[in-house]
Amino acid sequence: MTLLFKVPDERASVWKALFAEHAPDIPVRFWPDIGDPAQVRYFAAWQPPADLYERFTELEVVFATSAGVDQFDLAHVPDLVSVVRMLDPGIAQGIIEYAGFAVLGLHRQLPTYLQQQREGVWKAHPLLAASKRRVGVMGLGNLGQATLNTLRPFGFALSGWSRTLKTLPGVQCYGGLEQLPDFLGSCDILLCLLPLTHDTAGILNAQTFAALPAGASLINLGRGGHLVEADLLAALDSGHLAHAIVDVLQEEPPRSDHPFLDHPKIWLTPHIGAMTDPHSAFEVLLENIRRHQRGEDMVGLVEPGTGY
Ligand code: NDP
Ligand code: OXD
Repeated sequence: MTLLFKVPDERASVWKALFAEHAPDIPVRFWPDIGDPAQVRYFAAWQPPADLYERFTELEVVFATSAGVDQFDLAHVPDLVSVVRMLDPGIAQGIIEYAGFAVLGLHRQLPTYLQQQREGVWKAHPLLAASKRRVGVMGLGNLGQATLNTLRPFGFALSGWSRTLKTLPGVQCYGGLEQLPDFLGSCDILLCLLPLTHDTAGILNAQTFAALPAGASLINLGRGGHLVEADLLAALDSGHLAHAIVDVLQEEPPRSDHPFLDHPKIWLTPHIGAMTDPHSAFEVLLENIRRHQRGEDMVGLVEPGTGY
């Protein structure tokens, strides 16, 4: 019952030490030292190899070390293999922090003030009360809800959109594609925390931006595949959108001439919204392995067919 990790070296040593100390009964190996492929029952990685399912024929569970699982080619997972996403409290904390600074930064017009500083301009703009600033979150799962809980005390006018309609305290909820235009029309700041699936790919596009109020801003913390990058550039250049804070790109790292890198209306970060910390993720992973060994349901199991 070997657990095979495919993670960067600096993280491998941490995972190795944690398993050695707390779960020495579980044989653990680290890519590329895979041993006998037929012994591998559990596989844990951020980025899997292309031939994962062909190479490890006895695989039972794929553990993403990330919250997102779009990289696991879910359409081709063998019937007997389960895919489990990482519900690490450290990931939620990272997203809460990022979403917090991004929403507050846009609310308090920090991109404008930074630009003014570069231009040597000392000029105050009217301050809008948080209750008048409409913040909408796309994706009301683990991270979307954690973000809304963090934003609530500031008093923003909060809304959220998900596939199935939710009821959340203090949040105007919208569900499904038919309610998407109404949701978008109520967002001065739109924050994407969707999983990347067949249905959500390219959802941040010209039509979506046109449905936002003039002067709205975007935060993309989901995946680069959600965003049609050319459409964002057009919406910013036309002035319909004011600013964008972008953590994820179609191609990571971007090529050196990527237009976002020096765009005056875009703050770009290198996919650091959250980073899985083995120390906080270890307990979650071990608990799921123990559950699997006992024949119990694992936490974070990806539903076949939904893509998340
Ligand atoms: P969850 O699976 O807990 O939640 C997903 C949410 O998205 C659910 O509310 C779901 O709706 C909604 N959703 C899914 N498909 C659709 C659709 N077609 N239309 C409308 N809503 C939809 O995911 P998490 O909150 O844990 O993570 C969300 C994503 O955040 C990850 O998949 C990843 O892409 C991204 N992420 C980015 C990080 C970064 O560093 N930038 C770090 C961690 C995650 P419903 O409730 O109806 O099921
Ligand atoms: C994740 C990520 O999905 O880091 O966890 O992007």
